[in-house]
Amino acid sequence: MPTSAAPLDLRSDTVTQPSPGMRRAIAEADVGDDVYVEDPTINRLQERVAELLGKEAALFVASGVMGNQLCVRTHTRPGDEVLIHEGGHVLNYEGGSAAALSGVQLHPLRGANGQFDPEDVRRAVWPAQEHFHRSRLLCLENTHNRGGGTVWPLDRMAAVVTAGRECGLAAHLDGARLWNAHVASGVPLATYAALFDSVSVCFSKGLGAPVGSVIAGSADFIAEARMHRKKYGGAMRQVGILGAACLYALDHNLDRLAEDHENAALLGARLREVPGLEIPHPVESNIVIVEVAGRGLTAADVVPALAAQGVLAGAADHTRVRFVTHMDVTRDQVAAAADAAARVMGRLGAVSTAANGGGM
Ligand code: TLP
Repeated sequence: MPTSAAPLDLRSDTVTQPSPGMRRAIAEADVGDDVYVEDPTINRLQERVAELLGKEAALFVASGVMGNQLCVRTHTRPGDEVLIHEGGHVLNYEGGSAAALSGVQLHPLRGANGQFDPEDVRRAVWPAQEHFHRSRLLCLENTHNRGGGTVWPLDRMAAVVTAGRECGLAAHLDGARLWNAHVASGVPLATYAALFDSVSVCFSKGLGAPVGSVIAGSADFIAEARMHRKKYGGAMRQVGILGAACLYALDHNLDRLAEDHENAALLGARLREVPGLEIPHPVESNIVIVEVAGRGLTAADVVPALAAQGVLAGAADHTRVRFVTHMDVTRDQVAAAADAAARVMGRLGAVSTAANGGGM
């Protein structure tokens, strides 16, 4: 890739620019004061998402973090415990806000690709006894970000949530990329959502809107979450200018996520050819995580070297690099970035004996 050209930004699907059509929709939005529940565009968006997810009600919120945290706050009391995969976004990337804002303890569960089994849930739930926390909420994520964008199989997800319910747990789904899971698997959004008491979805990831998430659940749940949203400073006024972008995204950018998934598969296949690199999770949506330890490298070695060649990626952890495809990168650009990344990583470091004999 020519280094003089603008870099190809594969750090996240959050980096997209609002398209001209989306900007027009923003400019032309009908708006009103949403604290008076009088913003017609936001009302339309909330109704539409509630219907898509098969829930009674929905609420527009500023971000994915705010959506998840309002749901955690609404489900729990201080001192409660939330069961979540050890790689979950709520546990790793939300600034400790579950502890800070809801006073809850997060109980990490292990398993490949951001998933685990019903037995893991049963084992993690504390008996109702004065020594223990009240196990209250199960939080799943689909697609799973740190799990490499992997998609929960519906039957496994249903079995895990059922085990939680048998132990008295409510269930929340971090569906920041539920759109990707739906497009990748063909499972209707409402079928996933039916398993959960609350669901958060984001418009600012693969759908390409500049801002916006929505949470959905029962009318009572959403009414209470609305009270918490106010306390968190998240009640906004003529916010239909943002809602219009989200409605536009639903109309224009949902089906095309399949292209991002194809491009990620192409990138994963190319990087898999480089000796010593490992793709630890199946590439099922728009995320590719690459383990570079087999070449004796860390993410801190690789990310700047890639940037110098015009490819922006992110560190997923000490030895893992994350690439995310999105609507602002074409197949040809991803192919060129894949070649450049393969070249850069193939030049850096060396294949260690352990990796050679590792049988991967
Ligand atoms: N994820 C971001 C970073 O925070 C890591 C990204 O680049 O992927 N749930 C999931 C599963 C997410 O991936 C994200 C964003 C969120 C929630 C939070 O969304 P925002 O950033 O809108 O608060």
